[in-house]
Amino acid sequence: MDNRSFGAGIGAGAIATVVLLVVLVAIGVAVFGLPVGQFFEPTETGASAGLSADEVEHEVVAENLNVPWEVEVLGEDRYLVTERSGALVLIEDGEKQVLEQFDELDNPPLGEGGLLGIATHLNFAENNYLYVYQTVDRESVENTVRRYEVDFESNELRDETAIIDGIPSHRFHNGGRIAFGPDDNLYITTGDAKSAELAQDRESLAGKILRLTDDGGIPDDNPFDNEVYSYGHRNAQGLTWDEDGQLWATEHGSQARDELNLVEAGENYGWPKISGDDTDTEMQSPVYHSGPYGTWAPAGTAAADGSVFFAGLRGERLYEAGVTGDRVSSFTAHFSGDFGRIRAVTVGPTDEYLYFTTSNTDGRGDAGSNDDRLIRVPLDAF
Ligand SMILES: [Ca+2]
Repeated sequence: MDNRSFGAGIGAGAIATVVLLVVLVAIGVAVFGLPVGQFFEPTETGASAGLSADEVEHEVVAENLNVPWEVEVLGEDRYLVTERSGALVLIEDGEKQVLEQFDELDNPPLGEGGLLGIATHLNFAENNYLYVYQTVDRESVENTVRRYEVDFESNELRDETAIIDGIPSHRFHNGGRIAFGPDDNLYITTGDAKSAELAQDRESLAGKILRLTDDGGIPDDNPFDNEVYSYGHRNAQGLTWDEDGQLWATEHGSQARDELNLVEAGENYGWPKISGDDTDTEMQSPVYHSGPYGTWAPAGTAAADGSVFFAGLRGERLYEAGVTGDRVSSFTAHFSGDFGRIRAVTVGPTDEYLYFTTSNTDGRGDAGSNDDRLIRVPLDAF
C-alpha cells in the first residue's frame, strides 16, 4: 500500500466513523430528547492522572451543606460558606450556624443564580467587611454585590451598602465569583445572562470581569473609564492571582471548550466571536481549554505553589494547571471518581491547605448521604 492509498483509506474510515457518530447522536436526541451538550464528556483529555482520595490525607471540615458556592477561610477552624439557596453559614470548630438567610431571591426560577460569591475586605480583622454577590428580585431580577459588616457578637450582618447593582441575570450564566486582587481592588465575574452579544458590549455589565474599589468606585486606571476590566467572557466563575500577580480566570465554554484565561486589563476574551483554538488579532484565545469534546464546567479557582487549581462541576475532578510564565506547562486531574461535582476551591490564607466543596445536591449530580461537603487537603500533597 502506498502512502496515498493508505491516506485515502484512513480518510474514508474516518468519514464513516464521523457519519456514524452523527447518526447515533441524532438518534439519541430524537429518542431521548437529550441536548447535544450531554454528549460532551467530563474529561481527563490531555491530563495526567493525579491524586486519589485513597492515597492522600484529606479531612472533611463540614458536611450536609446545601449547594455550597463559596468558602472563605476566616481563621483556624472558622469558615464562612455561601449556600446558593440563600444561607450564609458560619462554621466554627465543625459547628454550623446560619448567620443570615437571604430571602429576597427569585426562587425557584433562580437557576444558577442565588447567593454566590463572597470576599472579605483586606482589613477584615478591623472592619469585618464582607462582600456578597447575590441574585435579588426587587424591581427586576438582577445580580448585585453588597457589602455588609459582620457583627460576630450577635452573629448578624449590618449596614448593607450597594457596591454594584444591575448586573444582568438569567436562569443560566450568572458569573458570581468575587475576589480582591493584589492591587486591593475588587474583581467580579459576570455571566452573559444568555445574551451572548452583551459580552462584546463594553457598556454592559454582562459577560465581563469588573474591577471596583473597595467602596464601589471606579479605579482611575480601569481601561474604559467604567466598571469593565476585561470583556468577551461567556460565564467566568473562577478568579485567582499567581505568585507573579498574573490574573487567571476559568470560564464555561460553549460546546465543550471550557477555558483557562490569563486576564489583562482592556482585553477581549472572544465570546461569542471565537472559542477554543480560534484566533483573532483583536482578541485573546485561552491559554488552555478542554477541547472540542471535553467538559470541565470550571468553577472556583485558586493559585498556589506554581499551579492554578480549579473545580470541575461536570468534570467531577479537581484540575491543576502547572504554570510557567504565561503558559500552562502541565495539566493534572485529581480525585477522579472520588467526590463527584466540585464547585468552590480556595487556599487558606495562612494554613497551607487547599479547600474545596462538593456540589452533588444541586440537582445535577448524585448526592451521597453526607453531601455536600467541605474538604481540605494539605497543599504539600499536590
Ligand atoms: Ca474565550
